Amino acid sequence: MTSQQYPARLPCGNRVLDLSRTHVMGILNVTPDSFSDGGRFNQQDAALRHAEAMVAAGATLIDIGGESTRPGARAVSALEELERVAPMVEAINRELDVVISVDTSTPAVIRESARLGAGLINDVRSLTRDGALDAAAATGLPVCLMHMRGEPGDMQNNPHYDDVTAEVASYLEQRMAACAAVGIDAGRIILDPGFGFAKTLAHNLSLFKHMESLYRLGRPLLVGVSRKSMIGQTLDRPVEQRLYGSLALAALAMTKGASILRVHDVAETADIVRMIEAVQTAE
Ligand code: 8Y7
Repeated sequence: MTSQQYPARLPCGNRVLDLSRTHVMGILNVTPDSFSDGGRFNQQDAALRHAEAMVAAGATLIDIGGESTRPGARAVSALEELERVAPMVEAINRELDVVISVDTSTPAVIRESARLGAGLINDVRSLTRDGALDAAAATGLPVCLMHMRGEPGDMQNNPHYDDVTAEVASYLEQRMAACAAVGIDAGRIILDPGFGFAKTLAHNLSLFKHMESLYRLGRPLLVGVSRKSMIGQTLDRPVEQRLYGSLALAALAMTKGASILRVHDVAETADIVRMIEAVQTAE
């Protein structure tokens, strides 16, 4: 275990995350292509039941995303994104005891989600969109800053790094400075290496191996590798056969000190977290 340089208590809106523990963040997609069985109520109800199942399985955060970040995904308008995300934030806040993370880069979604009970802003673009820094600052919520280059549509076009870990660290440091400039205190920031975003397999593996060096920035880490292509490429497995690879990386990320594991398979990941914690807290 790494000794932590930050307070264990992270206020997330009306809830608190204990950063002395490892947390499982369950992924909830509310893009129409992920629940395409027609009818807005049915889609929202299915998403709510999915969130409920993930909380019952051990998720302490739910990450709601209304804009697909998959390469080649269609751009959605701010209004469309808001119409997908806002009802889910409201419903989960009303029905479940969990920190609601909103996966968004859109200022209007940041503001409205915070008003409806979100506890964390998760932006794969690190608040680089016009107005996003100010919107996030105004919410008072913690922010997850993730490393990426370019946009999801073009990010895999031949990314190059001389030293991927050092360049990721330096980008995250710059984004922390941009946050500080608008009044987002370092104490509100979570950092994420951004696995699979503008990185080749070799970059992803090297960054994973050296992820501890990001602790020099003094903030907790969130790691998202669940079912990603770095697993598919290494093991030669299609997406539905990446569970064991995902669990191996979750276990490794945890022993490297990651605070939040962003995953699809909550029950399985929660088991490995509990098992590792049992060993780590033994005499
Ligand atoms: C990540 C993420 C995605 C990640 C954070 C996928 C929204 C791609 N990946 N957010 N989002 N970190 N913070 O395969 O790695 O889940 S979307």
